[in-house]
This record gives sequence, C-alpha cells and structure tokens, in this order.
Amino acid sequence: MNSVCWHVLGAGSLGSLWATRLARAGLPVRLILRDKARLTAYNAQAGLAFNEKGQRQTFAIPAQTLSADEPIQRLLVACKAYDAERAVAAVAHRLTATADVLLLQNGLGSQDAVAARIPEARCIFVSSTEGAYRDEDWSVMFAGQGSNWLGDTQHDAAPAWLDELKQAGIPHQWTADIAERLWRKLALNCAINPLTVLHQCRNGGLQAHAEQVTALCAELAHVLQRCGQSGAAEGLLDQVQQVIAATAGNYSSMYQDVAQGRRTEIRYLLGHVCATAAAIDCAAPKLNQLRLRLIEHLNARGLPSD
Ligand code: NAD
Ligand code: KPL
Repeated sequence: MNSVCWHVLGAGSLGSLWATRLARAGLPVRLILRDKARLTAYNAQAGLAFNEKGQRQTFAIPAQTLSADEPIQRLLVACKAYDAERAVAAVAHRLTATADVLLLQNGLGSQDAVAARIPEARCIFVSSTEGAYRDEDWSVMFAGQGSNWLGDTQHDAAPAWLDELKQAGIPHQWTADIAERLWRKLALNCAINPLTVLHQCRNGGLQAHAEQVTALCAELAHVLQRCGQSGAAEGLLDQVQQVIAATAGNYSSMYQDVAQGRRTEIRYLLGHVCATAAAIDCAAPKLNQLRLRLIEHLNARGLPSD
C-alpha cells in the first residue's frame, strides 16, 4: 500500500526537522510554503538541509503554496502558536473528510482554536522536547535530543501511522493524557522563560532568584490543581529546579526571541494560565504581575504583547 503523504505546513525549525527526517526514511513529504515568493526562493535551492553532529544532508522535498489544490490527508502544522489558526484556515478546504492534523505548537490555546476551525478532522496535539534552529534559510540544525508526546483529547486509540515516525527515527510516545503533558510543559515554561527575560539571564541565572521561582511554582501548582490538572502540578518545583540546573548555560527560547526582536508566544503561555485562572475565579497575583511586567518589557522593545 502506498504511504500517505505528509504535508508539512511551515518550513521553520521544527517543520524542517520533521520533514527532513521523514524524507530521509523515504516517506512522501510536501512542504507548504506561505506564498509564491517563498516557493520560488525554495525552488532555487537543492532542497532542505538537515544538520546533525557536523553532518549535512540535503533533501529535495517537493514544495507548494497554501493555495495548491492537492488534497491533504495528513497535515503537520509546524508554525508558531500565533500563526497556527490562520495558516490552517488557509488550507482547511484541502483537508479530506478523514484527515489527521498534527499540531506541534507550544503552550495551550492555539490547538483548540485550530480544532474548532476544522471539526471534521482528527486533531492530534504534540508536545515536543526536541530542539532545533535554522542556521540559514532552508537549513535546520538539530540542537537537542528529546521526544514528542502525541495524543488526542477526543479519541484514545493511537493512529497506525505512528510506525512511520519510528521508521523516520522521530522519537515519540503516544499518551492518553496529552493535556497533562502540555500543561506541565506550559507550567515549566511559565516558571522559567519570563524570569530569564526580565532578569536578562541564562536559565542558570535563576538560581540567584530561587525564592521568586519557588513562589511562582506554588502559584502555578495551585492554578493547575484548581483547573483539574493536578497531575501536571505534581513535583513541579522539583522539575523546574532540575531543568534550571540541567540547562543552566542556555538562554530560554523566550529570552532568545526577545533578544532577536521576534514575537513571543506569551499569549499561549503566561496569557493562557492567567486567563484560565480568571475563568475559574482562582487568584493568581504573582502570575498576573509577571505577565504585566513581561508585557511592559515587550512593549518597551516594540514587540507584540499578545
Ligand atoms: P519557526 O518560526 O522556526 O517556524 C515556523 C514557520 O512557520 C516559519 O518558517 C514561518 O514562516 C512559517 N509560517 C507561519 N505562518 C505560515 C503560513 N500561513 N503558511 C506557511 N508557513 C507559515 O518556529 P519553530 O521554532 O519551528 O516553532 C514551531 C512551534 O514549535 C512553536 O510553537 C514552538 O514553540 C514549538 N517548539 C519549537 C522548538 C524548537 O526547538 N524550535 C522546540 C519545541 C517546541
Ligand atoms: O523549553 C524551554 C524553553 O526555553 O522554551 C526550557 C529550556 C525548558 C525552559 O523553559
């Protein structure tokens, strides 16, 4: 039987990381690019490059624009959380009646917004702890081993195509509770990333602000418990301290976004926790204050605060 084509929407860091590994395994892949200009630029290259441990391999993955008319059976949405809904809306008419849509976005909020736009499709949420960045256009550096947790909030059964991820060497695990995974990563990101921006430090620099981290974790755990995510609250402070120690020399992704003048995913991280707390009448003064300080910091640098 012929394999179903993987349409990868967004040829950024994670999209390229997935697309090149799928192509390396001989699986059919198509990149979906924003417009004709991007398609022309891509077609002028030999393909998409994958770099790992000093080795570089280029894959001539065919590409198309959002407005191509090829039907989509399996879509990997690999843009930022703030772009996901609009990007999916642009290809919604191309999805088949039984399409699977994988959502790679960090944080929470964008996945439900996308799922509401395409009620017929099976939406699978992914929480990724892999790391990648683009060293130049159309070239991705695999920067950090990790895994991909996949799950579906509507159906428990894992899709048969998970074997293709194995074939492609994409580390993954199916979970019956993807919401807990996403909430836990969100909490971790909320406890670390905004403070690294405000204190202008690497993750390890937060060891000098241990009291602030501890108080924030206590409030995050309280909100998680109140919103029915007790599992994600368990051992949160310990995990945050472990991540701070293990990544002490690194700059958080939000720190890097701000330093490079890029929009952050604040709305889907701190914004989502604060909105959830407000919706259930749960006091979260430290998180709200942190969010306001971060917004002020972003505004002062001319960056969007949503
Ligand atoms: P990125 O900015 O490198 O890539 C996003 C790509 O999507 C860009 O190339 C952008 O041009 C494209 N895009 C946006 N709108 C589009 C549209 N309408 N049509 C076509 N393309 C469009 O982002 P990334 O780092 O790959 O992150 C993607 C998601 O994965 C984020 O939510 C991020 O937090 C999460 N994540 C990233 C990493 C990482 O190491 N990069 C790790 C874990 C999670
Ligand atoms: O995921 C991260 C990020 O920088 O976004 C870590 C390293 C866990 C810090 O929150």
